[in-house]
Amino acid sequence: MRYTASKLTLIAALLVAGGAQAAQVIDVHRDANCGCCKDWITYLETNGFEVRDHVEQDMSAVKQRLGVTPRLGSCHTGVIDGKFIEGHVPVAQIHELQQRQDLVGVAAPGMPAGSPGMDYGQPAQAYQVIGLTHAGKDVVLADYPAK
Ligand SMILES: [Cu+2]
Repeated sequence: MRYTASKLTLIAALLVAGGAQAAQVIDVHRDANCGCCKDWITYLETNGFEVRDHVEQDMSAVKQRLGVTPRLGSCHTGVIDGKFIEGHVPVAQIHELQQRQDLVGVAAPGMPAGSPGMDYGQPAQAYQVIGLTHAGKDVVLADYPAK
């Protein structure tokens, strides 16, 4: 068998990515009747995350406990490495959250149409993914649709 160098690099990259993702667990807290929350969970699993699903009675108490400020609020709240993931956050910003020590969490406020798990065929809304710093400041991590 002969492999080109670029093919081997690609295979190595896939192995590394797969290995890294296999170990990633996200705890998702959600309301029992939230359909889009389940769709976001499916999106996470499709992208290689392991999800622990927690059905909650009182999501506002959960958000308060996890440090989600009300202005960043959405439906479900995920937790990875002790940091929150509020709402329909794309995988790219979850990875960014994991790499940034200055952030306590990341959010896609509201429930923007066209975000992951919010694909119901409506026109996509513009939305931002916001990081929350330890100092309580919002920082914009991404603008969707990507410009
Ligand atoms: Cu939702």
